[in-house]
Amino acid sequence: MASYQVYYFPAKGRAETIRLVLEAAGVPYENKYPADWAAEKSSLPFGQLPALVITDDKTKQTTTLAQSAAIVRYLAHKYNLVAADPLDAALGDSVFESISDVTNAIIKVVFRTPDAEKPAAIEQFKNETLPPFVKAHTALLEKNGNKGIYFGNKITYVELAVFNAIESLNKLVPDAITPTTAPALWKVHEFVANHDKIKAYLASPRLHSR
Ligand SMILES: N[C@@H](CCC(=O)N[C@@H](CS)C(=O)NCC(=O)O)C(=O)O
Repeated sequence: MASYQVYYFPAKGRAETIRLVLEAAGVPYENKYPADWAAEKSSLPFGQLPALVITDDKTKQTTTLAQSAAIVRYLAHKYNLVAADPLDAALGDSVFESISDVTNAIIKVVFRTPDAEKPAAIEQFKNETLPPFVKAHTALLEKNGNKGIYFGNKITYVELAVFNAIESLNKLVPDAITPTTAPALWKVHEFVANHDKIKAYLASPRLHSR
C-alpha cells in the first residue's frame, strides 16, 4: 500500500486531473502546497509542480514523481482507469495529448499574450483552434455510440481529463464548449459529473475553487 500527496499550488491547474483520477478510484490523498516555493523548487525532479509524493506504507520510502501526464497515467494504470485493450488505451492517450495541446494553446493566449493582442488571439482560438478540436472529438465519440466515453464502455482517465479541460476552457473562454456547440463533448462532461465518486468530490470541500 502507498500513501499519496498531490503536491501543487492551491489551485486546480495541472494537478486537477491527478486529483480526479484519485477521486474516481476512491483512493485517499492529501494536498501538499509549497510553503516557500523558491526554496522547494530545486528539490523537485524537474523544478516544477505538480508532483506526486508516493510513500510506501511499509518501508516509509518516498518517491517523488513529476510531470502531470506521467502521474495521471501511473495512477490510471494502477487503479484500472485505462481501457483494457492496448490499442484503445493508446487511442485514449492520443485523446489526452490532444487535450494537452488545446489547453496549452489557451494558456498561451490568455496568460502569455500582451493585453492589446488578447481579444484577437481569443477570437482566433475560437475560430481556428476550437472547431477542428471539437470536430475530431465528436467523430471519435460518435464512433463509440455517442455515450460520453471515447473507447469501450468504461470510464478512463481520458474522460476525467476531458471533463477537466472543458471546465478550464469554459472558465477562460466563456461558452467554449456547451451542450449546443459541442453536444458529444458535453456528454463526456455530464457522464463524468454524474459519476458517483466525482459527483461527491465536486460537492466536497476538497475541490479547489480556482
Ligand atoms: N510539463 C509539466 C509542466 C509543469 C508546469 O508548467 N508547472 C508550473 C505550474 S502549472 C510550475 O511549476 N511553475 C512554477 C515554476 O516553473 O517555477 C507538467 O505537465 O507537469
